[in-house]
Amino acid sequence: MICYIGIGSNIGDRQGYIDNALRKLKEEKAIRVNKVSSIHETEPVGGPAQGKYLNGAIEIETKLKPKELLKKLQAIENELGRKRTVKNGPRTIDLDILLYGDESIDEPDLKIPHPRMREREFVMKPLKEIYGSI
Ligand code: PH2
Ligand code: MG
Ligand code: MG
Repeated sequence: MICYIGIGSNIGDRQGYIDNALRKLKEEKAIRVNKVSSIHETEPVGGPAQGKYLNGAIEIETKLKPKELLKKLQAIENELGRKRTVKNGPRTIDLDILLYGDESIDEPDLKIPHPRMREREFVMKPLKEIYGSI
């Protein structure tokens, strides 16, 4: 399945966290990283006052089921020091499933397509850069 992942960081060595997350994704046998967008600095949207983000998007190919992919992404977030305290608050790394093929999923812990992606420029700009291109 072809999937698109949103990536973001706004604490500490932001590019370093993004590089480490990409390396961990590439190390996963069940995941192939096809494309990585350019990474842009963006103003924080929503949540408490917080620092600027670096954001990008990634195209992967995987045989993992959506929930399995979610678990893998959360494990990588945890390994990179992600703490879940304030909703929409600052984070070392955020890996969000944006699209999973053309599937729609609406469960308490997983909604695909990502419900707020269309109104978020920091998601749509990098996604458009890599979506569907060869
Ligand atoms: N993520 C959020 C909340 N606000 N703002 C920007 N610019 N980039 C993000 O990745 C982001 C955000 C919650 O996931
Ligand atoms: Mg997230
Ligand atoms: Mg997010």
